[in-house]
Amino acid sequence: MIKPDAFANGHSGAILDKIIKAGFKVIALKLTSLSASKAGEFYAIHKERPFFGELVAFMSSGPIIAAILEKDNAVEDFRKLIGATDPAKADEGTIRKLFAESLGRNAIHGSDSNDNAAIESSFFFSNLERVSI
Ligand code: 3AN
Repeated sequence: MIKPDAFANGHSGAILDKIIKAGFKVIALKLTSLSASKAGEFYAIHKERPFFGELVAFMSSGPIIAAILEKDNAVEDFRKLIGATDPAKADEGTIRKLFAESLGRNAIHGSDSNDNAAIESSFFFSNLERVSI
């Protein structure tokens, strides 16, 4: 998911370009926005964390781009491509190093496991919205 900071700063095209050039196949793609309630649902796993309120407010503050991506070893390779959660700690050339503003406004989300990727894909997309070839 391209987050509201990266969308608002005009980085969506450059980010999608990096993702595609890194070998990910786009299976589904959507420009949308999350209500606070939907953002809270997406990040429910963090609801006890002190930054949850800030995270929900930010994620519902503007448009986001959701995508389903396919690749061998996708979860690990995507997390390498996006870099550390805190852009100050992200490696050179990673999406967060290049485009993120801060730990809270960090440009992009990537699923942390295959199981969560399936759950998060279904959060945004029906089967009709996914390419099948
Ligand atoms: P990642 O997105 O790298 O998997 P998580 O799952 O630890 O990182 O955190 C989920 C999201 O919560 C992050 N993308 C970030 O936007 C936000 N976040 C994490 N830690 C903080 C924090 N200390 N303060 C504000 N936001 C945070």
